[in-house]
Amino acid sequence: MTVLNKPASLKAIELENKYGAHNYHPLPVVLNKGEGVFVWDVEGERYYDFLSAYSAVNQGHCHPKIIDAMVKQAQTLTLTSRAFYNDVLGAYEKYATELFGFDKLLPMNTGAEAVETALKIARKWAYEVKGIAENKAEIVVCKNNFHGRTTTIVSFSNDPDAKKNFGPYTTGFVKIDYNNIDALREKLENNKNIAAFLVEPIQGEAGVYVPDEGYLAEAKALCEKYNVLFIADEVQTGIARTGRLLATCGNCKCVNKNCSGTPETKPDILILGKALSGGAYPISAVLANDSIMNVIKPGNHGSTFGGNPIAAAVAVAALKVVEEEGLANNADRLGIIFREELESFIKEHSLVKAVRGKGLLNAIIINDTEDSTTAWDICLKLRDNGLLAKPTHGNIIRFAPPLVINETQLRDCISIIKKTITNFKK
Ligand code: IF1
Repeated sequence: MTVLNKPASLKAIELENKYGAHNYHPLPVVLNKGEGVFVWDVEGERYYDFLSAYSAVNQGHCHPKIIDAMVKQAQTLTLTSRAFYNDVLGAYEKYATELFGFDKLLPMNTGAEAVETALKIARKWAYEVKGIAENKAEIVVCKNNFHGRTTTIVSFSNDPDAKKNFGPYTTGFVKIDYNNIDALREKLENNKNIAAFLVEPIQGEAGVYVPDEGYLAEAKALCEKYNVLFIADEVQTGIARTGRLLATCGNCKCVNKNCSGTPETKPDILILGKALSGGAYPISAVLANDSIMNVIKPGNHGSTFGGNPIAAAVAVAALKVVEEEGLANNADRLGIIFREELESFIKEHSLVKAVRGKGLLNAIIINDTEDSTTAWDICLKLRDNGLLAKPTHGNIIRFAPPLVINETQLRDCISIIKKTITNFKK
């Protein structure tokens, strides 16, 4: 059923088209309620949410413990700015640094702000600790990266839609192929001005590209060898999405506080966002040990809302839900079922070329050209069958349900996906 037969939805869409900037092309569905793995449209139709707001709603829509924490704090003290102390920020910073195993946390609001913060810390560390000549620091990034949409971040993007006509661009970035350890080694061996290597443990927007086993560990080892900071952007892969508390937890399955583990992929700088709040509030963070974080002195960096009391209270509640409900193990177990089921299904259905992912961050690659509308058309049919998903680039459909999904619900969604693909007519 197209949205055109739904007058209430149509009205909402018309309002957005008339009064809102056209910086998105949403799937035609208008939502007005979310609970757990489900969302409802304005006509009362229920859908499985298989995007989770790009992995922000890992704990499920409107998780009661997160909402309670938000409401309680909102009725008490919402914002002090960092001009004064407040009684919740320090407790959050202690909890999060112990959980993730770092000395310090710098609180921000959006993922892009946290990425920018990490870049600034890396550059300042390069000049004041590593001893690179001022304004000569370079940061290695990967082609097909997605780290946000500020002008500096798009300066090192190769996505024309995200970059074109936003110049002049920020310099000081060197692009290499993702998942190519020789390319990284070549840069670090031959350039003494490299401050850091910024990488997504899985390239989400590029199409859920999971690197070879060992790539991240080898990258970290090279960074150590050449005194270069290893920066992991876990805005999308973090907070249990890939079956571990962090994608850079490697094979450790612990979600315990005071993590004693130092996985061979542990970053020097960790960037978090999205599900740090369970989708209830914009919260991001940069974590690092003192030898790196202490380059930041009063007046060097900040933000009006960074570390606000609501964010601090919500983040603690959201992280506790991850631990208490075992979301990492659930994502790990159900992700295996999801990929196994679809891998056997696509052997009989040529419309889908491949399935890939880790935990509950997965994608199917549609057997059509990148510029075809097939993936989009399949998502419209998925919507009609009660499941919401959206293509990333071109012919790739990302599947990322809230991590609170149970096996029965997951198998229901697998059936919907199989039925939709089977019955799809171009
Ligand atoms: C959009 C993509 C996903 C991110 C990583 C930083 C950020 C993101 C690895 C910035 C944000 C969002 C942004 C949103 C769509 C979505 C997205 F398609 F853009 F690339 F998830 F894959 N690092 N990703 O994934 O965080 O500033 O948005 O809080 O901009 O369209 P943010």
